[in-house]
Amino acid sequence: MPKRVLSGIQPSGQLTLGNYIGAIQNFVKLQETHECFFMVVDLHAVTVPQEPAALREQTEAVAALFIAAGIDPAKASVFAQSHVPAHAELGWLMTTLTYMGELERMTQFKDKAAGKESVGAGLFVYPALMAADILVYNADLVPVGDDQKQHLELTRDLAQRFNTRFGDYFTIPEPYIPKIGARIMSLDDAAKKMSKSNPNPASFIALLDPPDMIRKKISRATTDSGREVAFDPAGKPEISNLMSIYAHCAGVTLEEIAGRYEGQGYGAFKKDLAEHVVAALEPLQARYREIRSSGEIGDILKRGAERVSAIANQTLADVKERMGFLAPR
Ligand code: ATP
Ligand code: LTN
Repeated sequence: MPKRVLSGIQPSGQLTLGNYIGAIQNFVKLQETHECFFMVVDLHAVTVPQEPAALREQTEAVAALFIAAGIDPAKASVFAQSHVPAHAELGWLMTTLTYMGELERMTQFKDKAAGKESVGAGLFVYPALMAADILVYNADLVPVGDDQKQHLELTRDLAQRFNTRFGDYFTIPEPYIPKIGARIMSLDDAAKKMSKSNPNPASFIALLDPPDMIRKKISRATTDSGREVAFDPAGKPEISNLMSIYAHCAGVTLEEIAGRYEGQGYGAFKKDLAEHVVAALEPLQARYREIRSSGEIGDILKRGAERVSAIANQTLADVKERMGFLAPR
């Protein structure tokens, strides 16, 4: 039996190069060897306010970008989280197994709540829903970027806790995190991760940014003082971040990049980097436009949800029985 893979991306804005390098590139690889489930996590997106029309549009856009990036809906199930109601119901059950202290320690919550006068309770219990997303399919492997490691740890603890209290049932999932590029940083501040919900669009490269915008954003990206193109995340975080992006987009190693630009300074490096990013994204952008205009996304999501629902519903029924819910007649 091939191992089962599950991951999700929020339709909370335009997908960035961080999402692509940290997550989607691995989705595309894993579909060749694993049973894969990739979803658009719309129920997670509404943990911060979303405009209804924008949420609908972004949900389709994220699904179309999955396909444009190379996910084949014949190999992997692509669906919207809200189309499979078992996620929300298991999410509630997981919330009841989660301690307040565990949620209070989550750095994503602390970051997103920082400086806000009020935050929704959904943002706080978000990791319990994410645990349900993974456990409802008994997934073995979860490809994510570095920022999701802590949520994965909590998922593993919840699975273990359920198994101890109600008998062995859940698979304990493993994170699958890229070695380079697990945390692509903001172009304007290498202390923050590149994020699609950053209000400053110069901080990220969106997968659908036109070539000239990509060139402009890269030429203006902050760089460290000095002029040596060398990979040193602690000492030269900005140039190291750009090198990680280069490595992924051009398919070369960090050593090759350092060698290529020895003695040349940042200018030549940034210019080539922009062209590699443009070249990596151009075919994806062309496929994206084709898929959106074909109107296929609705059907792909429908088929995906149909395929996975039987598994999710079975898990939910098993979990409810183990927890002592009276079965309906
Ligand atoms: P938001 O800003 O709305 O929180 P996000 O850009 O952080 O969104 P998510 O939908 O939360 O994106 O993440 C989708 C996937 O992309 C996750 O696996 C996450 O770890 C990965 N990811 C997000 N940002 C980066 C990044 N800067 N570098 C590497 N991986 C990333
Ligand atoms: N929390 C994740 C999105 C997410 C997810 C998941 C990732 C929701 N459910 C299940 C992997 C598996 C994030 O990207 N911020």
